[in-house]
Amino acid sequence: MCWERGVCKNVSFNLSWPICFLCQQDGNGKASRVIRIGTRKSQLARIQTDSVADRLKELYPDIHLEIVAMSTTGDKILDTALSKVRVDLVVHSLKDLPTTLPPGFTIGAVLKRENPHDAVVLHPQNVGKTLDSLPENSVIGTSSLRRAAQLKKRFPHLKFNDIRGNLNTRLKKLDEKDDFAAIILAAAGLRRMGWENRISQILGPEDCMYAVGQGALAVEVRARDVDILEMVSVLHDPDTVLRCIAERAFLRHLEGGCSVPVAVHTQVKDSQLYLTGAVYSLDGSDSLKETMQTSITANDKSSEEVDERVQRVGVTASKVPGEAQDRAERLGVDLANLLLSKGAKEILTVARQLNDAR
Ligand code: DPM
Repeated sequence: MCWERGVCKNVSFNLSWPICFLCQQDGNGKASRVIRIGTRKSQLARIQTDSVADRLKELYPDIHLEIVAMSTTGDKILDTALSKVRVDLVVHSLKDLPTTLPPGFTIGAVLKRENPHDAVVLHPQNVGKTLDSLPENSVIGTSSLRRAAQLKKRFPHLKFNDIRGNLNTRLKKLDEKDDFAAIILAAAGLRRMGWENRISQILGPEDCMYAVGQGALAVEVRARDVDILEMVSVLHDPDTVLRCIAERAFLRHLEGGCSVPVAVHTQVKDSQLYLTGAVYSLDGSDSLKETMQTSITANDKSSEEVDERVQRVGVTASKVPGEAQDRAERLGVDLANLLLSKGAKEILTVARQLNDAR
């Protein structure tokens, strides 16, 4: 029973009296509405979805959540999940979401980022080694152009080959065959899978900068679904939102897309947002890297609550000061312009052509 004096105790707001839109209870405690969360079928997707469902359950104990597994793959999940399967929200790894979402959809929450760095997972017979100490011509598995470009330059004694499939498949390919001496995966995904013990080395920014949005979960909703948007908005982590808006603005302005050798590093410190961004040729021999910063203190009190309909690089964050979000976005665009003025477009065009021709 969630009603008291006409206000639902489960939520801090009251949008659709006399029935609470979230727990759908009227004054007599009759409940009906179910919130449907779509998930892909991979173990990582399910774990990520469950963690968001658990957070929502804690925040809104009386809501009824239903998790719907979908066999949609790749980009198709973006619009089909929400429109055809009729779920209310979908949990994604932010780094898999394009910087422009299909019309009608938005990212209603970006959760606190975990370790955004990449990690080395060694073949069991190489335990104790590092990328540095692996023998000449050892084969490292990754299909990320970003990882391969940076690591080829940094560790010229190593070879890089594609490895595909979900995390379970990749770990199996590593352990049960002798094709790879090691593979590179995001530390965040490994931790979520409970495989932290397989991490032999975390790659710092001097070895390998991370992908835009890496390590953060995103909740995709219908942009016009204000009730759901309001509900998930409490999951936003303000620092993560600002970092990811800057990173996504950088990538979008470079016209990067998800499969180009572009890497970032961001930090929030003393109300400053720092963004380092880089582009690489496929073998890493050619690269451009710059850092810029901006203040993210909001001076204007009136900007504290921002218009719910405003989307920045696909993100709606009405509880994060609008001015700080604008500055973060501008930082990304400015850094992209700086790199473009130094020849980033040419590096990325060549990388894209060579990769398409492979
Ligand atoms: C994207 C890339 C990869 C994923 C490209 C990149 C890695 C592909 C590969 C855009 N999405 O990182 O340069 O290694 O062949 C992906 C993972 C996660 C989300 C797995 C991983 C989990 C971590 C997270 C695949 N997407 O990168 O190891 O939430 O950031």
